[in-house]
Amino acid sequence: MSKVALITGITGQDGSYLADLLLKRGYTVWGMKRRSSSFNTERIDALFANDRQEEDPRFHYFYGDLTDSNNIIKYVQEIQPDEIYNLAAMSHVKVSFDTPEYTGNVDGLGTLRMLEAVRILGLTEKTRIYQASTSELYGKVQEIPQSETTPFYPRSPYGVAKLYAYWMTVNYREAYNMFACNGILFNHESPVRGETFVTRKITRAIANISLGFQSVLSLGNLDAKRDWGHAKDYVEAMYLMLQQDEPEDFVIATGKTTSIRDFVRMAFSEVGIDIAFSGKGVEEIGQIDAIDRAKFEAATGIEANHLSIGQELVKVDPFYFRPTEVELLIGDPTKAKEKLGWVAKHTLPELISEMVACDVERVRKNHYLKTGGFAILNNVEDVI
Ligand code: NAP
Ligand code: G4F
Repeated sequence: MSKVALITGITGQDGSYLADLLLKRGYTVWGMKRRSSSFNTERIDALFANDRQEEDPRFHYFYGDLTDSNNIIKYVQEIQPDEIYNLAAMSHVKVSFDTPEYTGNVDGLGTLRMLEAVRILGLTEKTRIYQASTSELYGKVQEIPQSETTPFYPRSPYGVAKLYAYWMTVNYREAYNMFACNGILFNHESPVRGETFVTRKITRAIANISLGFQSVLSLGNLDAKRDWGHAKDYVEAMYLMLQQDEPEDFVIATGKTTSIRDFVRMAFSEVGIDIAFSGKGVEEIGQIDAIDRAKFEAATGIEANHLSIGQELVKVDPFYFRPTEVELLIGDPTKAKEKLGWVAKHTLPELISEMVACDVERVRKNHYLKTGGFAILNNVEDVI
């Protein structure tokens, strides 16, 4: 009998990678999908398409929402999952300042609703739960690097909501003997990362600027530092946590940290552009310092005629500042290595290279679909 997994947040970055991983391991996978006025299954469409070829499809979804207890109870009862991966969340830290109550409802109470569904339905012995906890719990960090024993100090409505979910997960484990784990995951990215998170915003902008569809990349705090890994590696850790003999919480991180400014530099260098930063605070700008024209052409398929030394490509816009910021995150993944045998396989340069290449390809494809050819891109003045 194949194991049955229920994934909330199936249409998100992690949900799509995890569904792929579990299907490859022989699971039947059920995903909770929100109703949307436009298509929101782009990240998982390929999984459906493949599965339809098979006689016994193992990939299913149902409409649901973490704010709807009845919906959750109904489907947990029907599906009788062996494993639940609770990945659904209002996951954008800055947006959580605009929607604090909603964020609390989904990210905090939503987790409680899932734990309660399992308890009420008498599934505490059968169903294992993974809760998507976060390095945002550390916020104003109390220790460097951050480990499973570092005290929390969240700095956003998102972080505070996730703190509630973290402790509910611990409490249900202790109170009802449930197999419930927190994965305290540090930032993880991929070519399907949401477009408004900083890494993807940067790699998309580089593709658009390179191909002549955008003139400047506007960012907020360039000094913040993050411990960035690849989502593909991180969903493997989620799976491993639920295969252990005992439920425990784990930090999942690379152990390295990089500033937003350095990420920008590294990502532009993928298309042969060296960026030099000058100025301070909101006056800081990033200009082209050098162009490796052969590298640019190899990466983009066009000549760099529309770019010149000294051109301003990066600026700071205070709109992207947060009322309270998390300045530094760097995780200590020792426990995950020792107990799960997990280590990050992808390096940051590899991740950046993959993200930039995918975004360049995407922009080229979209442009091709619209115009039927690339010729126009060599005359970029027309399309900027
Ligand atoms: P994501 O791409 O933003 O995906 C979030 C998912 O949650 C989407 O499928 C979204 O649906 C769904 N969702 C949002 N509100 C919902 C609701 N009320 N009911 C049901 N579904 C809802 O996030 P991610 O990067 O994959 O992250 C997955 C989880 O890990 C999140 O809980 C996040 O907070 C946490 N986390 C992420 C990171 C990271 O660096 N990526 C690090 C630590 C923790 P739509 O597609 O319809 O919007
Ligand atoms: O990419 P971000 O929006 O990710 P953030 O806030 O670290 O949150 C992500 O990682 C968490 C794990 O630590 C997850 F729990 C959470 O769900 C999410 O996936 O911002 C990263 C940093 C911040 O310091 C931000 O201020 O980049 C800085 N930043 C600078 N300019 C920007 C921008 N962030 C965004 N989104 N957009 C900017 O223009």
